[in-house]
Amino acid sequence: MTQAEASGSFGRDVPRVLLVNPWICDFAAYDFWAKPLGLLSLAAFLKKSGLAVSCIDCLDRFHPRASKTDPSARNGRGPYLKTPIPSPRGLEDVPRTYSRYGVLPEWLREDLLNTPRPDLILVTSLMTYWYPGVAETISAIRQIFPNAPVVLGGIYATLCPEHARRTSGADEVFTGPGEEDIFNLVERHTGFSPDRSFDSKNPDDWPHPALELQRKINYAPILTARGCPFSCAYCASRFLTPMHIRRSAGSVLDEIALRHKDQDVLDFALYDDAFLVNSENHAVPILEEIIRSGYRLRFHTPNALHIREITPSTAKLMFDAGFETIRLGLETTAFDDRNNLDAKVCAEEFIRAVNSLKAAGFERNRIGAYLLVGLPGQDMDAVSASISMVRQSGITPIPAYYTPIPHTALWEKAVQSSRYDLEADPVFSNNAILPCRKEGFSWKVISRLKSLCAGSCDEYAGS
Ligand code: B12
Repeated sequence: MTQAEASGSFGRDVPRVLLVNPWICDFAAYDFWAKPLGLLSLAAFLKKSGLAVSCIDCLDRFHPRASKTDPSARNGRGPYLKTPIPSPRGLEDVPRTYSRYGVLPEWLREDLLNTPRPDLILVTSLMTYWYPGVAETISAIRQIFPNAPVVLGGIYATLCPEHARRTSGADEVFTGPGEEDIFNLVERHTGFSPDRSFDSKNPDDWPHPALELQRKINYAPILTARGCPFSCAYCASRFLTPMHIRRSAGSVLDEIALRHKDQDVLDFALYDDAFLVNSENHAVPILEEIIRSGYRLRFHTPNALHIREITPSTAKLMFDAGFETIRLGLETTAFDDRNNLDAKVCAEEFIRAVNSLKAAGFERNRIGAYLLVGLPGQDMDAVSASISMVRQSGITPIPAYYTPIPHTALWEKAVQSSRYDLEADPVFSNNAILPCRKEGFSWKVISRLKSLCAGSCDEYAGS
């Protein structure tokens, strides 16, 4: 069975488009609010334009052939099925098990065989170092549909297009946001000109992401804006989405209402890079609308909030709107020495934010601060100092292991400081191996961090 869903007009003469979220290959992966939002956004465009759309999610945790019990699931999150596979070349010495996360290859094969023959296949991608899973997925698709054109897009494709062209097996590698070009792409590959009855430049006019293509909607990802006005040295947001485009509060609430009333969603994961920036004109009206709606929902901010923007009033609004998990993009408490990283926050702003959140009613275990670990040249003592300072402030430190990313300001330094040839192969950028540590990966370092955080480090998220 596939997660297929017909569009309104499933006529024989409209092209069929198959969208695929590929496997992850990594040393660790967990569904910490991870949905293929980019793919589902494009699926909504295609559905609205009358194309026949189906979707296969290789990371589907609710596949009918998977075990029904999911004891560790929390608020809809949970572990992926995993299959150990050999480590990639060059990483054989890492003392961790490398796995393919997601459905078994034979289940994917059956799902593909049960899918009506597509005229075009769109595959997405996320982390650069997950590309082996992308290539394997495309190869599995090719075995069943050797003649359908396969287009690869998404974050890996955008950050490493040349590598993707060489190794992914796709017919075309597409870079950047897809909304403006998706119809040209369909026309180019199928000869069919889709109905363009909405404005692809205006996010308020966009259809809501086609989450209904997922087998089970355990939580909903939501984006109230695209992009970020900052250019932090470790982050690729500005490169991936050069524009900072915001949706209106009305459009955001319309999506929340749809998810809650029609799809029974209670948990929302905010994917924004800059939700609180310019909050008077953006977050505040959205939060007020949520409060006015009277819905009792839970919002989570795994992608972190900008600390500087948290005031007593925004904290209170978030609390009243049902924000459940607060994650702060702190990165380090070496406030006087962070100019080469970002200009996001100073010590006073951090203390003010923490006090505001606590005064609003958030308890310690609901407020976590991400701290970057494994930056080029970073001393572990600096990380320990940051952890103690966060603990002293009365909130929870959460290590975020650094991933070097091409097209960011820190990339060159990362390349110089890494024990791997980062430019030769994106697989070496995996944050699970601490690629910028000269001394190599060590469980001792990870255990020490865990003990300093005292049980609070169960997360693998936060960019
Ligand atoms: C939301 C998010 C998360 C979520 C999960 C997302 C998920 N689905 O798994 C959370 C918060 C859990 C998360 C965690 C992490 N993240 Co993150 N995350 C993001 C973020 C902010 C947005 C991604 C997103 O959904 N965008 C919205 C959708 C609509 O956009 P999109 O996917 O790009 O799709 C568009 C286009 O790419 C294109 N497109 C996509 N697919 C296709 C296919 C075709 C055929 C076509 C034509 C077009 C196309 O069209 C779409 C619509 O415009 C990005 C930064 C960014 N601004 O992109 C970082 C980012 C992807 N994360 C990053 C990192 C580092 C991490 C962490 C490792 C952080 C850490 N140190 O712990 C963890 C790892 C998580 C894990 N599972 O292992 C890095 C990537 C690093 C890398 N090497 O690739 C990014 C780029 C941020 C950064 N630092 O620069 N993340």
